[in-house]
Amino acid sequence: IFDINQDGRIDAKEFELCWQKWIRKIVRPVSALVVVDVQNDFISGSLSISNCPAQHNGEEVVEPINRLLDTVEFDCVYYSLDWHPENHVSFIDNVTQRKLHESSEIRDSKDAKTYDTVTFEGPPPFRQKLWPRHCVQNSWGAKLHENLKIVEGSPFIYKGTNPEVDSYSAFWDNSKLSATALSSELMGKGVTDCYICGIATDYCVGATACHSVELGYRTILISDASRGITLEDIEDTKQKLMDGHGVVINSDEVKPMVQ
Ligand code: VGL
Ligand code: ZN
Repeated sequence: IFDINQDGRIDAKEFELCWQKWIRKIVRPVSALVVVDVQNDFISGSLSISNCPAQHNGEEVVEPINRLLDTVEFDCVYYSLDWHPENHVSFIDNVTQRKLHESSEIRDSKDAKTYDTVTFEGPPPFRQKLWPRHCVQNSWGAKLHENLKIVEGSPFIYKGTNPEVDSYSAFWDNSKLSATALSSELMGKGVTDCYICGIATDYCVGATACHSVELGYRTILISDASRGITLEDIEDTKQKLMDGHGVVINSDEVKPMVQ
């Protein structure tokens, strides 16, 4: 890996540089907090999770997240936003504008109802859950909750912007066609530990956490700073994350190492 000098020795300067990088990784974890989709529509708007089976109150994530931001020194903070165009594939209102694939359980798009899953024509064909219109770009519903603390200078990660593909994870869309800026941001900061919270545990928070594990980050889902849609799916999401060696903790257990 190293340049060998003419006298057969490792280039000292290069060694020094590598060593500085390594030692940062070894003794000094670099932490990121990713706040997922704490947006009006999921809290009190068109896709309010209080109307979903788990009947969670999305507003309850705001206080623990703000407390974390006030008390824990994360090296960096990111806010993801579900950010859909009007003609987005996930909206029930738009289902008749696209072709269903012959493998779709629901064959006539006029029969499709909110929260149904259909298979759209590809290529390749893909399954899509149909949601009420939500988080339309620049609308009130797409705004972060007004009481959520925004750490100055923290990047916003916009997802679900392509009308033809949904994006639960803040890293990749559901078909993994394209990545957001998040992974290059984390890589640029040398992040080792990814703390994830927000809405919804069983959808966007879970998908983000799974991709974080896949990318090799030590991944921590902050349970009490997250709320979800279906109790069973929330439990399955946490179990799947733990099976992948992620961890699930409460916010009072979050103690990123400080230098
Ligand atoms: C989400 C459903 C549709 C989420 C986004 O943020 O969990 N859920 N779009
Ligand atoms: Zn969405």
